Amino acid sequence: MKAKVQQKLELQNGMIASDDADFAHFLQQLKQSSNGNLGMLDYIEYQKFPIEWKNVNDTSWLVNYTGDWSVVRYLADDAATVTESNVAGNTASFTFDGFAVGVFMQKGSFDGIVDIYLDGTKVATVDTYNATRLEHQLVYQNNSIGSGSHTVEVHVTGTKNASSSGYLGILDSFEYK
Ligand SMILES: [Ca+2]
Repeated sequence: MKAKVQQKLELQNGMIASDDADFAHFLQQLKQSSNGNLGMLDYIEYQKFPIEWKNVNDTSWLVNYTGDWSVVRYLADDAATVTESNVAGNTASFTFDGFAVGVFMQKGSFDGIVDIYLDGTKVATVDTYNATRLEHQLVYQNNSIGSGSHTVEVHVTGTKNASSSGYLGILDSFEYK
């Protein structure tokens, strides 16, 4: 979630005053970077992004799936669900406003290799095979993608580790801030 905030600049004896601590801090930085010359500005509109990680579960309506996926319950995963597919080309995508994102998946003995895309570009290939099941594994995280609207996608590839018995991509949740 983001909030657009419009604040009137108040200059009191050369000092910047605001009830909003984040906005006051932002203005102080702006003032320093402009050598204190803020006289030409009247209003500033800026966006506040969440500082804490926000979690979006695999079953959220914010997650869009292509192809057939199945919801499966595992108590140890986020919200006790995962959504899985083993069909090459199937995707799970999530669009958010923020500057950082993470992808949580389950690993296990039937799990395959997935690709992670960010804003349409492949940014990671993840082998989700593990001899024993591991819930809620952070398989991708990027903390410096620049503020704005972004889309992260998980692509089932139909490929796998030689040791794996299957091709599943098992999505647990996304996080963003
Ligand atoms: Ca989940």
